[in-house]
Amino acid sequence: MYNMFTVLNSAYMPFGKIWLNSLYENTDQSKINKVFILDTGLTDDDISYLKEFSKVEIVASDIDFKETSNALPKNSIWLQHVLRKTKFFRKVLREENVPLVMVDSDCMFLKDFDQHINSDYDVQVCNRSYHKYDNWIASFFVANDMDNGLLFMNLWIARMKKLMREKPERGWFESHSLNLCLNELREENQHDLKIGDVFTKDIACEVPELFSEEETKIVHFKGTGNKLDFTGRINRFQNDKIAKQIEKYIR
Ligand SMILES: [Mn+2]
Repeated sequence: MYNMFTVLNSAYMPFGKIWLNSLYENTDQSKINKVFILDTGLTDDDISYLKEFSKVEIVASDIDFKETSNALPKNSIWLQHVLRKTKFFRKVLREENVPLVMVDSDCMFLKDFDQHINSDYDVQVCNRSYHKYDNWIASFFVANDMDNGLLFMNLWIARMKKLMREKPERGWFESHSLNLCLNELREENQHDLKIGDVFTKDIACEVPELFSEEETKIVHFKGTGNKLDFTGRINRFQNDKIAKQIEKYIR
């Protein structure tokens, strides 16, 4: 049994509808306790829609940006938006004391992903080692153990803040600080944390080349370098079954 967590604002509602409808339609609900949606700028209508789903709890945040879905790295509004993910994940984990699974709101669930949640590990992070830099991406992560999960989140958030001071010009901090944190933990070996990998192709597939009809449980409509719009992002996988479901979810 675990809780789910994502971050959503009004501009991202089309993605949010896909996320939530596909979670309810395509995964085993008996394993999911509650679904936490961090509100970084939802309208009253958005909240009414989301609350129709039985397990959903809206988490208030300290920001309210309804308009932007512009993922330009230099866009400071967007930056504040994405940085809330780790901070409020930690808060929900601390308050609920139940294993917590974070899945980006621009993801779609295709089938049950429970087999990848492994409570032998304190935390699980998403490996994309086919990538030429930053082997881990913050699009999916799990805290199975409460104390060590909180310890890990504290270390990650501290590393992120340090990176923002060191290299404010980067624009993106979340995944890179995750990588720095993981690498430093392995080198220093001072914390007894059991960290496991899950793989993008299974739980956050972001490129068509890695997509597998059998293995891929979640696809990630990640905004890429050429800044695809919503239509471009949801059609990335050129898959009729996915397209048909999306059509149903967003109308
Ligand atoms: Mn994403």
